[in-house]
Amino acid sequence: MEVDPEMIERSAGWLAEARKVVVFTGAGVSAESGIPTFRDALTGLWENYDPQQLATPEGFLADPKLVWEWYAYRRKLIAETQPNPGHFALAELGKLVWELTVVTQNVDGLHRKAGSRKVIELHGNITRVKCWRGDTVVEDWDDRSWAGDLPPRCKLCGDMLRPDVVWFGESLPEQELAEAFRLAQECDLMLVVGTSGLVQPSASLPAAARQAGARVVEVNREPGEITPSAHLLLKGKSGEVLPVLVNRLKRLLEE
Ligand code: BV8
Repeated sequence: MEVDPEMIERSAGWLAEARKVVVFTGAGVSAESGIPTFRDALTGLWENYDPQQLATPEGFLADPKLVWEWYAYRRKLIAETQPNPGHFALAELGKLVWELTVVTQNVDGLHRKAGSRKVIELHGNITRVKCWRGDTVVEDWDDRSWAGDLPPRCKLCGDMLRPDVVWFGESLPEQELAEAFRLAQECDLMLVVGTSGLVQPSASLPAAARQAGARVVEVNREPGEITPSAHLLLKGKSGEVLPVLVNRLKRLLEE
């Protein structure tokens, strides 16, 4: 897959001029790490379930054990994966530009694992677990801790534990969301990587950046909901496009 060299040249030139950069990512940046994107996480034994049913408070209350086991399955998948060249290129980019923040919809923690320092997780993190009632995050839990049934129980109040992710119908963490929109409106350039742009309110960040005068460059295998807000679309797999883009920037900065 060859990305148009002219598009790489223009994007690298814009990155070289930018002081404040936001990288906004979705499930596509982790696809080459072997993590199924949100919608295709329902393969095999999960194919008869609707993610909108499982990733909701109602779905959890209707069948806490089923939802807990779906997340345990995804947590296990993620524990066996590593960041891919796309994640590493973004960590490298963070060292090349004046100020860079990764704002991610992903719950897999791979940006931090790849070395990105400033990461905002808008939808939480699947490796963290919290109490259903008290909202307190618990560090350790044992899956069969309480009368041998799932989900495990909170040691403080005895209520069910749940994944520390944002479900459909739940509000995003206020501080993180406000910071993400502030950065989008202040940045010179937003790089949008691997998101379908279907999930709100996160998907409004690129349009907010564009309206505030930022340059917007999208990296995706195909055009989508975000593309109308982007000045450029680098069409391809992020694990292949991002290393080419960052290497070109490095050469520009050495000139
Ligand atoms: C909210 C964590 C206020 C969980 C996720 C009715 C009732 C209630 C709410 C709504 C409603 N109607 C609409 C809404 C809003 C709703 C929403 O947006 N629904 C959509 C589906 C219509 N949003 C919410 O509910 C949010 N909260 O609005 O609160 C509120 C409160 C109460 C009542 C009303 C409103 C909460 C949204 C957060 C949901 N949680 N994740 C978990 O992971 O289990 S979202 C989940 O889906 C993921 O985290 C991810 O963010 C999202 C999927 O989006 P993408 O990341 O873009 O991934 P996707 O698979 O879609 O696309 C992959 C892309 O990558 C594609 O473009 C593909 O081409 C590309 N790609 C693939 N491979 C590659 C690649 N690109 C490059 N390289 C590759 N190799």
